[in-house]
Amino acid sequence: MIIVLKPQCTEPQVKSFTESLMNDYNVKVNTWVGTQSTVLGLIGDTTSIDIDYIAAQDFVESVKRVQEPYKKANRKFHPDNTVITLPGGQKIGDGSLTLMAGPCSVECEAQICEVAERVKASGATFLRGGAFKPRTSPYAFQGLKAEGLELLKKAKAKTGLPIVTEIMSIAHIPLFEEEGVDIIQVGARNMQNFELLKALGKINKPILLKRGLSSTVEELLMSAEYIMAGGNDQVILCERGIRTYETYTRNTLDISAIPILKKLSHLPVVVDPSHAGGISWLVEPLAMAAVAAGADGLIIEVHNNPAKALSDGAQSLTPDQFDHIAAHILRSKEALSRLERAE
Ligand SMILES: [Mn+2]
Repeated sequence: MIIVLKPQCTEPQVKSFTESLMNDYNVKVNTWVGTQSTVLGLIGDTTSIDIDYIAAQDFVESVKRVQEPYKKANRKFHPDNTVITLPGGQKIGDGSLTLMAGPCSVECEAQICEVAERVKASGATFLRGGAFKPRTSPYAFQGLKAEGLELLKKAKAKTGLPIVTEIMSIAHIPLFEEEGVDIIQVGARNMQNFELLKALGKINKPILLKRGLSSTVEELLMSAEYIMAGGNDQVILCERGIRTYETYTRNTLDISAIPILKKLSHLPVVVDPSHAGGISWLVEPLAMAAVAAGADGLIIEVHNNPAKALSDGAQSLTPDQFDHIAAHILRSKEALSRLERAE
């Protein structure tokens, strides 16, 4: 962290400020005294320093971070990729491509079981499905809630596919644990629900953390840091599109976020082309682009009858379409891996 002090800052002020920084934050301070102003260079772990507090001191001209404010999610302190291993042996982030697929909402036993069997046959290794649904309108279908989790459990018992499903409230954590949810998803709208993130930091289950629709990459990593700071290192980042001025698509898939997240962090990155594009025919090209950009996995909406889906029908693939697309994607991933090995 670099702090530039105002020219009128007196020597005793510099001295007492430097001492307080060293004592309060356990950092070393290098001081350069120039003709116009004095510059302080802080060396050590500055993650706990509140940059706004520093900027608010009346003798401080400007302050700049040179170190990222996140530590546990930072690749600098953890150069190797994090590989998440499920109790059933499934791995995320090990260099393979993880396919998570299933309906937006769990609607009934026949639907979730049929979709689960079909996506498994097409190469999916995780079943997604919403039981608690965050909907823009309070009058829209809100999900089957606890019953939805029961149905997911039945589909898991039939297919062996681990379950990914969204949590919206701290109060539901015990239920998600009891029902054996394998990966707990934090949706885009809850990415900065810090109390929920802190509570998820205390449990021993992988968390799929979706990027908020107006959040920066750094804000996503800070949210991951909340979970990790609580002791849960099993975080999967998810790029699902951000809001821009473009209205053709539901969101704009930020392809550049994938290599950026992989560079800044060691956590696996999963991409959601369904919610990004919002249109079923866009799923394949967006998924292909995500794989080429280095995504560790994809989470895709598949419904046995998209026209009758209770939510997100327009972006859902039929099981036949998913079968076709999954084959393309997995072949592309293989080709990319072959190229990498040859280099
Ligand atoms: Mn959805």
